Amino acid sequence: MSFPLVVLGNPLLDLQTNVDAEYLQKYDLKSDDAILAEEKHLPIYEEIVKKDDLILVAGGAGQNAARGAQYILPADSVVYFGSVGKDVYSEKLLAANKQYGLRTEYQVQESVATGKCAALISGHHRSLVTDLAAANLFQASHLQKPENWALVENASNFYIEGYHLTVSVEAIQLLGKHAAENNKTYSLNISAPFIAQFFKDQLDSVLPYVDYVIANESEAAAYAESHGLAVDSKDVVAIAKEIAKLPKINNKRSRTVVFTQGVDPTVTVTYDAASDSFDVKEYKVRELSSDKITDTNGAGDAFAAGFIASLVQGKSVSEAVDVGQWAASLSIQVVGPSFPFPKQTY
Ligand code: 26A
Repeated sequence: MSFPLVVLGNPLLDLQTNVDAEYLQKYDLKSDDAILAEEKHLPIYEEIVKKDDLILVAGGAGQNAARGAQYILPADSVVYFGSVGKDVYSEKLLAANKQYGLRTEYQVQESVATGKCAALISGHHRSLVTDLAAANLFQASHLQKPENWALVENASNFYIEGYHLTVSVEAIQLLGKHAAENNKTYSLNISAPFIAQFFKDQLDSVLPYVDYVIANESEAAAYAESHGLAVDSKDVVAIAKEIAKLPKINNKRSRTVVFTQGVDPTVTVTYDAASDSFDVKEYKVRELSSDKITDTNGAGDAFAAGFIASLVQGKSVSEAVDVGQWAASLSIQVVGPSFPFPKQTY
């Protein structure tokens, strides 16, 4: 069977709950951020499981985007790779993926638990604290198993969660090389500011493979700062130009950088090496009244889902942005990084 889109990421179960500013402060957390849990954050997981409003919902940035892309595309379009434990958590993730028709090829760890993410909601913000556990043990060799590599070879598009740069740069490079050598589309989401800050070298090592860089405004700013760019860290167009122009391995495709900015316009910058020129565009976000927003957990993944599903369909960048914005507006109206059923169509 041939699935056009392959997605790689960290499969996580989201433990989602509402918190107040005081709770975030107690653990030194920002209201809109995503981090890896440190020792001092571990009590959070014990505390939130006792809360009445706690919900368990399938998460993991790339997995959310993979489910979302499969939601949009025809049956049997998307395959997802990641590493989980052999437990009820991974059973829950598999069940969610099955509901969307997402083909899942987990590497299963015998004695390490499935990863989890405390999704701490305050108003329209979300603070994500992740314990990767089994997700951290993904190996490139899983992709190289003949049955999995056949899925890779049959695919024409790849989407990589930037968070996975903390896990297996080797796996990301393996897919990047394959995509570049075969002129397939290769997209990467920077995922979080800490990736641009603390996993700078890992990020820089894979960017030459990337055709579509997707990120939000805070990741753009973190990139500008960690790379010492001589630009205002709020000037997303200037930052996008720098990234778009970076060296590229597959010269048959130009690089496009897509920056979302919450309710502010989405910006795309494409660099054409032949003419040494940039194509800069801005797209207004679909307006959604505040009372329609359930939570923003997964909004960025939903945007990516719509964007990459559109690439699979051969749509233009501007159409892909619109589908991304549509998908994000759907996802923020339901609980967690999910989509509404019965299915809505674009
Ligand atoms: C390595 N880290 C920190 C992570 C994540 C993550 N997915 C993969 N790796 N931290 C948070 N997430 C996921 O992001 C989604 C929202 O965009 C959460 O599981 C949540 O579903």
